[in-house]
Parts: sequence; structure tokens; C-alpha cells
Amino acid sequence: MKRFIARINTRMGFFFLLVFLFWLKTLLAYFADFSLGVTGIYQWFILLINPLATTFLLFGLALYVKKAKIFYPLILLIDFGNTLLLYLNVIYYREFTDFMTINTMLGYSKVNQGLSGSSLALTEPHDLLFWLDIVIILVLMLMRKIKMDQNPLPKRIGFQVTSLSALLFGFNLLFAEIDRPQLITRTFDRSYIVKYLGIDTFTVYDGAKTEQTSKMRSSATKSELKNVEKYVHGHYAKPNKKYYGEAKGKNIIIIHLESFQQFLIDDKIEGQTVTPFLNSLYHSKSTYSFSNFFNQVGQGKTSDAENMLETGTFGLPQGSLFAQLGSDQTFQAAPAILKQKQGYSSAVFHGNVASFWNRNNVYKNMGYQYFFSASYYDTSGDKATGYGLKDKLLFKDSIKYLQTLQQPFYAKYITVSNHFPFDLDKEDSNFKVPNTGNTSVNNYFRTANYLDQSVKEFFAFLKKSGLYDNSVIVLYGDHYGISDSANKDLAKTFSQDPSHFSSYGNDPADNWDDWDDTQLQRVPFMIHVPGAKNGGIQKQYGGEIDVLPTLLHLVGINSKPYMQFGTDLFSSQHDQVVAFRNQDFITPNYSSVGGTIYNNATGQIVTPTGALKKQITKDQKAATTQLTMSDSLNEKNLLRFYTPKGFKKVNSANYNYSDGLQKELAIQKKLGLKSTSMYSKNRDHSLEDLYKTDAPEATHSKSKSNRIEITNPDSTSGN
Ligand code: GP9
Ligand code: MN
Repeated sequence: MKRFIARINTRMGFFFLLVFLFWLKTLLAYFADFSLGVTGIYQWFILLINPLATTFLLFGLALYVKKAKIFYPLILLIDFGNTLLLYLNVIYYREFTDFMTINTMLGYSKVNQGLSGSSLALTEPHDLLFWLDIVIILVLMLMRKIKMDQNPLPKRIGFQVTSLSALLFGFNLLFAEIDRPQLITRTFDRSYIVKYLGIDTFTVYDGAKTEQTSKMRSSATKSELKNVEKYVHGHYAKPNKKYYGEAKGKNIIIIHLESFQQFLIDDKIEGQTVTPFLNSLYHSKSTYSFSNFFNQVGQGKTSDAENMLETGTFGLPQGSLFAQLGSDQTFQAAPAILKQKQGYSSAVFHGNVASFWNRNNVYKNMGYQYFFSASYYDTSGDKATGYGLKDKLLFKDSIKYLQTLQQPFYAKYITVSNHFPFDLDKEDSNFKVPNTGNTSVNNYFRTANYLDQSVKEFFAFLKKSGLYDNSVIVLYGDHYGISDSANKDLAKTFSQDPSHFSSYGNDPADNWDDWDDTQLQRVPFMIHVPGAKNGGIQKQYGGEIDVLPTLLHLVGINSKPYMQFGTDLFSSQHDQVVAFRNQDFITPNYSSVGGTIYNNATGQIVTPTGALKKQITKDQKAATTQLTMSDSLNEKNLLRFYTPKGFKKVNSANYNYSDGLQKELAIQKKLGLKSTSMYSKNRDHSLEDLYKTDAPEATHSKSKSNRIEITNPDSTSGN
């Protein structure tokens, strides 16, 4: 004990004591207050080390100070400041199940008002432990039990500790990237940053992002809006009378097919048809199926696809618009347009945590009425995979919420089971996978087949319940499942169905090039209009940016007043230059990949001259302009300066995603005989029994284990 006190009475000893105690209280917050969804020894290891780098760095700053009467107050101040940041996050998390961003801190008074009762009400007995060490040390110092060491430390000590913390941070980042690639570039969920890199790093990271955004926004001018307006109006494509309003007043059901690529349609593997049901939809006379439709996502992946379909604007050049700008972005999105124009109610069904991709904030700014995220379902035990509730269960367990939605409704289902690395429990599928030597490529076909089965079960319910006849069902793949680096392994399967892959030439695996990668960026886009007879395969080139104007015109809403960068796919003026987020582009005749031009008919490289050169230059300019105009609008949030005629700005404060079912039932009750929900139309009898699934988990009782951490930022009652 004497030796311990002697140590503490040195500056290095005092430094290590404070670092150790701060590390302990950070772990206290991790275990007692935050739900970070840590699974497996490796993630636990990262969680244990992630406070160290920043703690050494921050506390180590005091080691550069020579005078004892500055060193001690400074290091205690740093400790106090860091403890305050930690503790404020603990309090904030108890109320919002989220971490404090710089914007939140700047508006804490508003947050404090938002807290149910004051912050005080949110304290808990173990909170004392966050402050006890500082109090005890101060008392011991006042009682001269801990003496101040007057001997300054050599400057190199401070430098060594700083370098050590940089090294530690480097390792921490490396370990994090190994477990969750692109953690920083694709910030899909704040809790992941905290789980892998700690509160301090999260706060600094968020600070840098906020600074960057506010710089961009504060420099925004109305004239920039003028430029964008001019571009959008010049690019507008008039609707095609043949299709305009064809689905007016019908429910719109969007089915997001996670990581589903077009090549899967009609593909055969090991003698099995991979997606028989989606194939039947694709070839149905009641479906407008697009065979040259491309994903145009960037690092925001799913959230970029969602953004394009909901707003008609692209994702950002870097990172995710939802995660970076979504919390206070001005949106003029589909849920609000459909509500204000035709009285649609709106809901999202998704089996992952509400905070993923910052959806719970973004959807409020878009005007989504309901968000039935993971906390609304039993996701325990084997019912979920890493990204959320299995698709068959999502569709089945959503019926109690879907049947109580007022019609017409705009409902979006975001599936997750067909997500990299395409894991699925044995009990869920007996699909025979190929052997490409690449496990995730092999498994891709099995999860795609599982997704196909889940969509089939859902359609069976739509038909049995009668919803089918009064709805238009839109299905789309959000982005590639197989990355370019694995395409050569994928190409090994092409020989199993040569006619299906004839356009990739002979020995595709050996002759694979960038053109082949580009062709595989096709994803399905199907608009299924029950009862329609004029459906069929549409060959015009297009992408996710074109969906919203196409859909609005189909339900009889003209997209002209809105700042949307795509064009109606059915319009004779539709723009078939499809821009990719990295400024590559494809047209019916040519692909431009990294500046190299390929002839789409042959897949061969061409060196454009004369008229062709002019055309390629014009198309490149069209693609680049479309992207930069969209970026200008989004990065500078120019929609705050623009309101389409008759459009009422969305107020996110009007939305809260807790107790969704109770709210639906209250509306039903209030409307009485005027209620248009399926439940009311079925004389207040549930339709849930009509749903048939062969999902083995459907009969499994709720268990304590959970593969995903359930949190609902809006919830005070569990959902
Ligand atoms: C997450 C899910 C997948 O909730 O939507 O997102 P992704 O990783 O594909 O962007
Ligand atoms: Mn996705």
C-alpha cells in the first residue's frame, strides 16, 4: 500500500491512476447504460480497448506541463471534462437510446425540455460512480494524502504518451475495420462508432462532420438554387398519357429487395431456378419490368437507394446522406407528397434497429407516419440475422400493423436476409449452392432464393386478403450483392446457364473486365399493377433516380413542381444516360468506366472519334451535371429556400415512432365507419390468420438471446 501511495504521489503515477479510473467508468457506461449489441470475444476485446487511445491522448496533454500547480488542475480538468461528456451521453442515451451529436449539445436546452421530466429524473444510483473518483482524489489532495509532485517530467514523456495513443488508435481502427469494413466512410449507425471507437472519437468525428456540413450550408445562396431549378426544369420529362394516373388511388407497396441483382432473374444454379416467384412476376403481363435498370448508390448503399426512391435526388459523393445530413435536412419526399396530394398514410416495415442509417430521424423529416422497426417484432433467438428480422417473419409479423393502416397507404418493406455475407440458418433453406470457392458468392444464391420465397408468401396473403386488387406493388433491388472483387468467382457459375449469360462472352471468368462489372450493376425494377394487361419487359435504360417521377406520374401526380433529378421511365422524353455515383455512366450504346469507353453491343473498348466523341462528351457532361446539381441541392440543403406550389413543409416534431399500433387503432376508432383500413373493412376482424409461412422460427417461442440489439429511440414503453 505504501508503495502504491508513493507511486500515486508521482506525476506518472497520478496520470496512470486517472487514466485507469476513467477507463473503468467508461466500461461502467458500456455495460450498465449503453446497448451496443456487442457479440463475440473479438468485439468485446475492441470494446475494452477503445477508450484507451483517446484517454491516453487527452490526459497525456497535461504531461507536457512543467509547473505542478498547472499540471494537477489541468489533468483533473481534463478528467472532469471527459467524465462530463461521458455522463451527459449516459443521461441522453437513457432517454433517446442514442448518442449526443454536436448539434444536440448545441441545442441541449431544447433536448432537456424534450426529456420526460428533467435530466435529474433520468439519474440512477450507480451514476455516483462516474464522479466518485474525482471527489475522492480532490479530498485526498486537500487532506495532503495525495501530494503534488513538483518534479517536472522530461518533455519526451509527454511525446511518448501521445505517440503511444496514436499507435493505440491506429490498432483500434484496424481491428474495427476488420470486423466492420468502411466503418468511418459508411457511418450507418452512431452506436457502431461508439462500439468500435469510443465516445471521444465519436464526438470528434461528429464535430468534424457537423463543421463541414455547416460550412457548406452557411455558404449556400439563393442563386445556387436558381441554377438547380433551371437544370431540373430543363431536364423534366413530360408524363406518358398511356400510363399517367393508371394506378391512381391504389395502395403503393414498395418491396426493397436487399442486395438483389438483376442477373438472378431467370438464373439457374445446380439445376435449380434461383428465384421462381420473382421470375413469374418479372414475366407477368401485369408487371412493367425494366431489364436495363441500374443501381446508382454510393457509400450510403441502402440509404442512398432509399434516398433516390423517396426524394428523386442522389446520395452524397462520400458517406451517407441519411447519416450525415438526414437529422436536419429539408426533404420534399414521397410520403409527404402522396399525403398532401392524395391523402396517403405511410409506413416503413424493417426488421433492424430504428437508428440504423439514422432512419428514425430521416423518416420524420420525410413525413413518414409510421416506422415499424425491430422493436415492433420478436427478433429473439434464431428469428433474426445480423441485419435484422428474417424476411419471412418481417412480412408475417407486419400484418397486424399493415391491416390497421388507413388506405390508400404508401408502405415500404425493407428486407435484410439477402445481405452480405449472406448467412442463413440451416433450418431456413435446403437450396443447393454452387462451389465457386467463394463462400459469400455461393451463399448469395441461397439467401436470394429465401427472399424469393418470402415475397411469394407475402403475395399469397395480399391475394387472400383482397389487398392485392387495390394495390400497386413496386419491387426493386437496392444495389449489388456481389462486389466487383468477387465477380470473377461469380462468373464461374455462368457456364451453368450459358444462354442467360451469353452477353458476357466465352470464359467470362478469365476475360473479366470493368465493362462486365458495369453490366452487373443492373438491379430489378418491377411495377406490378394487378389486373393490368399491357405489362411486359421495358428495355429503356434507367436507374433508381428515375423511380419517383415514374411512380408519381403512375398515380396521377405531376412531378414538375418538385426538385427531382431523374425522369419518368415511361416518358418519351426520358433521359437514358444513367449516371453512376462515381461519374461513370452507361447509355443504351456505350459504357464509360473510369474514362474508358466500351461498346455495349460487343463489350469491346472503343476509341471515340468525330461524332461519337462528341456524343460521349455530351453524355459525360449530362451525367456529371445531373450529379453536381443534386449534390449542390443536398449538401447545401437548398430545399429550405424552395417550396413547391401547394406543398406544406414537413415538421418532424409532428412524428414519433413509438406506440404505432395504438396510434393506428385510435385513428380507426376516431374515423369509425369512415375508417378505410383493411381491419375495419373486415368488420374489425384481424386478417393475420390468413398469413401462411413455412418459416420454422414462426413457431419458436421468444428467447432471451438476440442477434441484434433492440432499441427504439422514440420508445418509452418498449415500442
Ligand atoms: C440495414 C439494412 C442494410 O438496416 O438496410 O443496409 P446496407 O448495409 O445494405 O446499406
Ligand atoms: Mn442494402
